[in-house]
Amino acid sequence: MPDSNFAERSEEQVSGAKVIAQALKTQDVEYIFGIVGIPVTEIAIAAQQLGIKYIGMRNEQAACYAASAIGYLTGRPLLVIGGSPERNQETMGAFQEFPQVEACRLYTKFSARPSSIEAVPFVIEKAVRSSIYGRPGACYVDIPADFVNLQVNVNSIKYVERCMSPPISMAETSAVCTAASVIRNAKQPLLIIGKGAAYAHAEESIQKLVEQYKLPFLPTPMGKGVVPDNHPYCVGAARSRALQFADVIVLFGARLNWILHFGLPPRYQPDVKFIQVDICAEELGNNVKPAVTLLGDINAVTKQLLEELDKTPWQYPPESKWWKTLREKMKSNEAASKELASKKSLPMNYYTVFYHVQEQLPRDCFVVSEGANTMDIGRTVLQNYLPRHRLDAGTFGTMGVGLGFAIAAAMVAKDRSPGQRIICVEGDSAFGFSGMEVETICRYNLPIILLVVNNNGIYQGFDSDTWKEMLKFQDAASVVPPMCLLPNSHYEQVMTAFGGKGYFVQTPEELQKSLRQSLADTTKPSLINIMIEPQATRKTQDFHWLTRSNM
Ligand SMILES: Cc1ncc(C[n+]2csc(CCOP(=O)(O)OP(=O)(O)O)c2C)c(N)n1
Ligand SMILES: [Mg+2]
Repeated sequence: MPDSNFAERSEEQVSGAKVIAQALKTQDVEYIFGIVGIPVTEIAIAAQQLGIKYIGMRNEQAACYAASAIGYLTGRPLLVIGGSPERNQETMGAFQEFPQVEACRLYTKFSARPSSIEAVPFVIEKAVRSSIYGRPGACYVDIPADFVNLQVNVNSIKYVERCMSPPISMAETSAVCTAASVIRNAKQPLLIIGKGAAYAHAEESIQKLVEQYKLPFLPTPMGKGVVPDNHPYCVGAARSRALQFADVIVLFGARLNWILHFGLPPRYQPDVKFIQVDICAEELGNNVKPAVTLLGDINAVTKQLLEELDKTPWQYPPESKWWKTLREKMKSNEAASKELASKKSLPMNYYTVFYHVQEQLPRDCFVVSEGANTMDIGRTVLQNYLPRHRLDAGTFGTMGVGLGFAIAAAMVAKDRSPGQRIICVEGDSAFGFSGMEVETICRYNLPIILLVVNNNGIYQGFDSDTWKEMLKFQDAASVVPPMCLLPNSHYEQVMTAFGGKGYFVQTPEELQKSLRQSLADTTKPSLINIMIEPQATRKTQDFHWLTRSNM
């Protein structure tokens, strides 16, 4: 009997699609975002049969944005899987033939095509491991079309075990000592909390550092929430002042790129001492020579710093001139925003809109955002209280990410903390990039509330009267300013088209009411189209960021 059993097992065949799905499952892949076509459909079905959730998107770009957000939120990979022609048609001009592996090499940490179906589990394990070890990043695996329907003997396939979580690396002890002494001797210290700190789950240790030593901190856009925005030591409202006059800055997983003005004067003191805490060696020393570099896992390194600082009783004096300067600046900036927010004139301005949204924002919600003014002003008003609960267009400023990010956050929320809501704040232009994903949101009935802040354009637009006047003269393509979009577009109808709730609002009262209703209705997604003054702008900046223009 045992012999015949063995014979039966050894003859059992399995499809390539199932092997691919099982290899993904073994690596703990929980979600696949994609669009199917022949022959990829079989992989998606096989994945679903193994309990992997498959979310069909309307555009691959949005699918990639969603998958990247899953990587950030769960710490597991962003793996891009693409199809390529059958191996025996390669070089013949096969359907969708293209050098994908080579093309992806520039943009990924690892890009490969398995040489056989037997090699698939090995390549997938390596891709997953590469994507999460060191600084995380996307990896690409190319699957020739003929692999999918290939039948192979089950015994010929060996699945590689789930790759281990990344090993935790610590900084050099001597560097930790130096860093602690630089911090202790700082006259005007500042901590900058970046996305790397959020990714490293360093919230507890960083909050302890902030509170124990009474240090002012500033979050980067996606570092918001690692320590709550309403924490008394958050100096977000005095960002420019804090950057300009700090003499010691500790960077926790924050890069000195354009978002932080490259760490250079006039935004910083020429002799400011940077202490860089980062997982990525290649990041250390970019643009500025740091006083100390702490290479390692941000959470582990922060704990090392805490331990070192703990050796000598010390705290940064809360009555220092630095704290006083920062508090005064925060007060005056907050007053200026409040004044703009309290303006009763219609159409509303950005600050009024965000002020009313902030009032109703659930404490544990995810805030997703994209746009120019919409995202930049929204970031200053909308508060984050929890780590990894803000997703925005980030360093690349890529428009179109919002709906994919919101869909990913909604999947994670549904599975891990039901009841949690996703507030997705979109500029009207930004919304257009992936607008058809509203159908995806409705298809899976995701707990998302979309807010479209509508100024009829990119940065600014025209009202409908000016629009009509303009079109009297010439052909639209010759006269319509490049930033203008159609005035008063009813974006809420995109949502109602698929069965969700849509609101068109023009006043603070309408905004309050529609948001209250949207939050109360847990059965359907909604979209609130908020009309604002087409020429509304942000308040004047001490330093231009990307807001500089000759127009
Ligand atoms: C993929 C991509 N294309 C184009 C741009 C250029 N861009 C920057 S912001 C923006 C849209 C800003 O308008 P909107 O979303 O309406 O926000 P607003 O500033 O009007 O509030 C565009 C198109 C970009 N950042 N990314
Ligand atoms: Mg706009």
